[in-house]
Amino acid sequence: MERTINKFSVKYIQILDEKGNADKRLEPKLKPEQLKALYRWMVIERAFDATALALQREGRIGTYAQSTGEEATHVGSVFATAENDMVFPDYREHIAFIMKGAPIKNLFIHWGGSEDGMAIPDNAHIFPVCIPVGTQTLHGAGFAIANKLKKEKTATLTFVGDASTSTGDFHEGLNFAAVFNAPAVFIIRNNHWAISVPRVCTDLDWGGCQSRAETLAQKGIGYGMDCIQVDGNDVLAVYSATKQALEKARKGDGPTLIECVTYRITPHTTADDPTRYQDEKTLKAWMQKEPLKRFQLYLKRKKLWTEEWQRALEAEAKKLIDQAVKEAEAHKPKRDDIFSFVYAEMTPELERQKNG
Ligand SMILES: Cc1ncc(C[n+]2csc(CCOP(=O)(O)OP(=O)(O)O)c2C)c(N)n1
Ligand SMILES: [Mg+2]
Repeated sequence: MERTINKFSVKYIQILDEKGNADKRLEPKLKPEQLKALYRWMVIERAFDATALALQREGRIGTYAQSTGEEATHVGSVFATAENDMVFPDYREHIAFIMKGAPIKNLFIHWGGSEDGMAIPDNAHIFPVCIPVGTQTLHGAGFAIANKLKKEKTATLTFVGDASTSTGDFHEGLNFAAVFNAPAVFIIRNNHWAISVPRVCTDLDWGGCQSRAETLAQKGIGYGMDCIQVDGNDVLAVYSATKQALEKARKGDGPTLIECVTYRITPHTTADDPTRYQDEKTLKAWMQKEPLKRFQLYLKRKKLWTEEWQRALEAEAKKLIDQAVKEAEAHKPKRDDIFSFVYAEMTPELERQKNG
């Protein structure tokens, strides 16, 4: 006997096309101020990125991971969180810190090499930058399970890159989140690259790519978790999918995996040279799909965008960021900081090193 036990499918959502036209049936009901706030955060993220890159080039901060081109994924999802929802970032979602209320200076202190930049005030609901890829999946799942046990009506939002989806931690985290029906939402920032490893396989005989799976979203199906793929350069699609997933999570209806399809139009970090492995034509094609332009066109059509407002936003972003740079450069890190923020309580080994 042979029969099909089940068939699975993965839904894809795009609300705004590249010309900024919206699919009216899917358009979220956001007020004009909320739409403008989404755009403002994206402008701030882009300005932050430009300043951080310039500081790195001047030797004023260390290696830096740019986020230009991925703003819709970061801003759309974090904008959907409630104040007390906890965000678990990796290392490219700089704006998530700012949106959740962390002082901007902390980011410059961190990327300048001081651990205490990640000593974030408790009222900013975000965990520190997570460099070991995929491990934050466990933190996000575990925190969500704890929220559930404590009967708190808050959810977690965890970001992972496409490479994280190949780590054991990612799969363990997803399984735990599903088994415990945890109020957790996981965002895969599929920017098509893991340093020089492409997301999609071209050489089908021998590795050299991240995954043979057609989508990364479908990995959730293996754990009995709802999953969806969205256009990660469409801030409205990212917002809508995340909002629905977070509401579902808070209602006790379990976790969701959202794959946001975007593209890394910058080098992996300032230490990388993508011209050695990236195809220029593909890069240029993706640049046309970048998220700010299409949202600007959408807002313009709604009479919510003017050149004057753009200039005011850029001036505001510059002021905020320049002030943060000043504060970060006036900050004097203490020697013990490199030991103090590794764990909540210092281990005997760290204590020995600190006193050594
Ligand atoms: C556990 C672990 N293995 C290897 C690395 C080295 N590493 C740093 S970034 C990176 C690629 C990550 O790619 P992706 O998750 O797609 O995120 P992206 O950098 O594209 O945003 C790797 C392998 C690491 N940081 N952590
Ligand atoms: Mg990637």
